[in-house]
Amino acid sequence: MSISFWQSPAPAVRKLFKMAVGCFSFFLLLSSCAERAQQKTDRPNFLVIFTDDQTYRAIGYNNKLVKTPNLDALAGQGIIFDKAFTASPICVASRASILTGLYPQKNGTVALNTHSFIQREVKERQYKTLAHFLADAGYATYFSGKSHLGDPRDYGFLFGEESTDFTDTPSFRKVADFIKEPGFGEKPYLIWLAAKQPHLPLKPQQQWIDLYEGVDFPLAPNFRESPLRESFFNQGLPGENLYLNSDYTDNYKNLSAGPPRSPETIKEFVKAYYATISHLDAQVGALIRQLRLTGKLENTIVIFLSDNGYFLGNHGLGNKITMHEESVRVPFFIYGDRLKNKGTRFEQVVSSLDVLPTVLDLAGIPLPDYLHGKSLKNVLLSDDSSQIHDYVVSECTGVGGQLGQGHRMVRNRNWKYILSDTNQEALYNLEEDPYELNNLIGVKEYGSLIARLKKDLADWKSLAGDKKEYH
Ligand SMILES: [Ca+2]
Repeated sequence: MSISFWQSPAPAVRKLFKMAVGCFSFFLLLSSCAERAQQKTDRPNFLVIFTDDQTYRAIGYNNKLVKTPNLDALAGQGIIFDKAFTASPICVASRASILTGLYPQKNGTVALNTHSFIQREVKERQYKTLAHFLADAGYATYFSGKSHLGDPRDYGFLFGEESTDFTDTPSFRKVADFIKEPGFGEKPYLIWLAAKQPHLPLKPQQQWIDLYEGVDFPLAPNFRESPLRESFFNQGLPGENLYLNSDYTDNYKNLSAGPPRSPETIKEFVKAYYATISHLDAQVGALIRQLRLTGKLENTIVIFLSDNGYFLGNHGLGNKITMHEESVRVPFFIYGDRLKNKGTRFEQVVSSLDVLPTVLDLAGIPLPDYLHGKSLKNVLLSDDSSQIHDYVVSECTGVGGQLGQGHRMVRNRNWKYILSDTNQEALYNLEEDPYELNNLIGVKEYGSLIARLKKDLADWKSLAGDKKEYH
């Protein structure tokens, strides 16, 4: 018959053993707590600066005429994603897609349908938002600025509120106050600062206009006074252009509505637009300096991007919505003390849908398998500069009131294929034709390329649930 140790007749030995086990368990507990604390303090903070209607050429590092020294300095110490495309070039659909990590027709919020977002993501909790994921993981999630999706506290932000001032002054002030609060930084944080600038109406203060006095802005090679009538220049229903116009600069100059817009009119508009961006740049600079003084910037990943681009008379258009570069391509960079490859440009295409998986990945949160974007973590934290996507897609559908109605494009490093709801098509070679002046769709030698891009778009249709019938 075997006798277990606990049946040992020597109580002193048993007591000693119990003490040893107790000490060991306590040591394990301490180690585990220390490890968890270490993991927690290691989790990065996030500051997302999300601008409104800022086209990719309207930032200093892409265009020396634009005065953005603070953003240029941050981007220069970070990684610039040079070919970044919004999932949808319109405010509400873009915001909903970034926050859910899904293309608009998949998450159901297209065009300007705020009601759909509130129904699906607030009431029905169809998909968790980026803010939900981080809040559930113990982050302090803070929102300030333009929501356009209802009350941000209803979709995962624990603190903050919407501000609708077009100068963004209250939005930045509220973030500054949040940073000053006792206990700030005890938990990791996500600050989502959704600026309204440079969205119309433009209200540049004189000091920012003064920066551009005497500058003769060159007209873009694709400037026109009025748009062409092809379907993929439509910004609403087939055959209907909206092209929001420059009379929205109500606080600056009473510029005449358009189109047609004269070169003089568009130059004045460009001045007001850039001046507004310079104001935003100064606000960002002040915020970064404040964070640096708290000592929290070192462990903060700063993500800067715009929800969509904007036409500055390019192709005769204002507004956005179409699939042209000015509309779908956005400034996007990521800054952080821990990043590798600082000061470089990543030349492969990326999507605004990559923001959510990148943030989750950096925060150590498992990625759900339904996401449409991909994590950029390897690009940020290693020397890996390999391709993330074979192609990205953008869609602007539902503007005319029906799902599927509108435009979609597939974009790879050099090529773009556009399909409109009236089955008009365009093919552009962006390397040789960055202003998209030469539609190659009918050129025979590109037949196999077009077939491949159409196949990519058809694959995306299956993935994202595009309601359009392809022919
Ligand atoms: Ca916008």
